[in-house]
Parts: sequence; C-alpha cells; structure tokens
Amino acid sequence: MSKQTISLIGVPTDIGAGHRGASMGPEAMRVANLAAKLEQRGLQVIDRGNLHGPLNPWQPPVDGYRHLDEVVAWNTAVYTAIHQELQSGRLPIMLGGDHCLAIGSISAVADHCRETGKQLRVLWLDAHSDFNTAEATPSGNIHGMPVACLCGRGPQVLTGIGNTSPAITPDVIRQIGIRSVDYGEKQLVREANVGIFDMRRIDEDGMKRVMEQALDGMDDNTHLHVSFDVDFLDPSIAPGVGTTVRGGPGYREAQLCMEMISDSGRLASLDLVELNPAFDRRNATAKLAVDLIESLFGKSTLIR
Ligand code: Z70
Ligand code: MN
Ligand code: MN
Ligand code: MN
Repeated sequence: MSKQTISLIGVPTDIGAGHRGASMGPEAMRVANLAAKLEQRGLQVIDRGNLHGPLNPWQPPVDGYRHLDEVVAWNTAVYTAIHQELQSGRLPIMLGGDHCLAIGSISAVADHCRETGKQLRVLWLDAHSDFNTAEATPSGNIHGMPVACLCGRGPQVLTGIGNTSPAITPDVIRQIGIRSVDYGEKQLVREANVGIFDMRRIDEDGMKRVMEQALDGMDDNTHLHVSFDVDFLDPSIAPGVGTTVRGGPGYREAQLCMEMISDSGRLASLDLVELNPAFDRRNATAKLAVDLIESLFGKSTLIR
C-alpha cells in the first residue's frame, strides 16, 4: 500500500460559537506540532494553510440564527476544500474553528461517498448532540445545530450545501460522550433516532464496549469520518474550549476511544473543532489533541 497522505486544512473562525477564540485553533494545533508528529508516524502531511471567510460581526441571532450568512460562506469554502482533498485521494483533517464547520466537511464527505459507492459512518465525539433547530436553540449559535442541518433540519442555505440534501441520514451517526442536550433538542434526537452513547452509557458499559458497538457493522467499504469536538474531553484535562461540561472522558478513556478507531482501519477523514486557545493553559489542550490524534493514526502503548 502506498503512503497515506494527510492534508491539514485550517478554518480560522468562531462564527458559529458562543465564545470568541476558536478562530485561533488551527494555529494552536500547528504550534503543538501536529504535522511533525504525524510525519513521525510515517504519514505524508501537506499543510494546505487556512481557508478564508468573513470576520465575526458578533451580532445577536436573527430568526433563531446568529451569523447565518457568514456561516454559509465559511461552510461553502470548507465543502469545496474537503471535497477536493477527498477526490485527490488524501485524508483531510479539518482544523477548526467551531463545530458549525462540520456542515461543510461532512456534506463533502457524504457526497464523496455517494460518488465512490462507499458506506459512510460518522462518529461524533462531543459533550453536545448539536441537534438544535431555530425553534429549539437556547442561543442561536449554529455550532449547536450541525447534526440537525446535515440531517435536513435547518435553513435551506445550510441543508443545501453540496450536491444532495439532506447530506446524511441519522442512521449513519454514532454520538459518543454526550452529557449536555437542551430540552427541545432532546425531543429532536429521540425523534430522529440518532445513535447516542451518552456518558451514562460509558459509565455503565465502559468505553471498550461502547466503542465496539459504535464501530460495529463497518466493513472494508466503509468511509469512517470522525468529528472530534474537544469539549468531548473532561475539562480537567482539556480546559481550552469555550463550553466546558464536566463529567467527560478522562485521558485513558479518550486514548482507548482513539486506539479503537485506529484499529478499525477505516478512518478516512477528521474534524478537530472547538479548540479555543483563549481558554487554554500554555497550549495544553492543543498538545493533548495532538497526542490523541497520534493515537487515532496508530500510536499505541500496546506491548503484546
Ligand atoms: C447548546 C446550544 C454547543 C458546542 C456548545 C450548546 C452547543 N446546546 N456546542 N459547544 N460545541 O447553544 O445549542
Ligand atoms: Mn460540537
Ligand atoms: Mn460540544
Ligand atoms: Mn449535501
């Protein structure tokens, strides 16, 4: 097999978030040496630099959405960039930026899967379900809405990104680490039947059993996309996010999660989002994210 090529795509915006600062995420990941660490794993890495888009006007929501036009502009750029990398046979890592950007990246992945006859599986690692709508949202922040938008529940300007709308159906999604879901959002995820492994489930069954189930049913025709919101991690190890929610996976649990994804051999695209250096301490959360991404790409402490 030829050497896998990874492309890094920085998307420096906090346009969908409730706190400023996720726009600095891509540079923090570069400062934490992401490219060199992946190269040490024998991978070829191309840093495509950053995408460009509108500044954050920091306005209140209009009709349930904050910054909708700007979110559309950024996601359109993300769609095009990710689709291009996939078509060229590379494995894209989208360095956010806030989680609204997964609308563009996953729409591109979904279109690519349809074009190549691949089966799609999306692992959504997050404290939040991100399934809000204009009616259900308590904040108007679109980073709380990408999964709903991808499943066709949202404004046409977002659900229509890419060649097919909706981009995905809820049955391709497995959410892990969930512990903060808004009242109306809870009804919506139940109704849509999104596969959710919440923290209660991880507490009861353990990360191993949860990951076995979340990865079950994949085969060598599966394209696995991982959408990694850094607030998935417990805030005690990952303070550098806008919205911390306590009671998340600790270091060992998170490592096991990454190692089991790596072992599946199906990882084909990745989002790393919501890293917020304005809340971080000495770039510790970025360094942790790099460490976990190394595991995602095969670094292991396994002796046997
Ligand atoms: C809340 C909302 C959210 C990330 C916070 C929070 C959503 N459910 N997502 N941080 N990554 O405002 O919709
Ligand atoms: Mn999220
Ligand atoms: Mn989150
Ligand atoms: Mn689409």
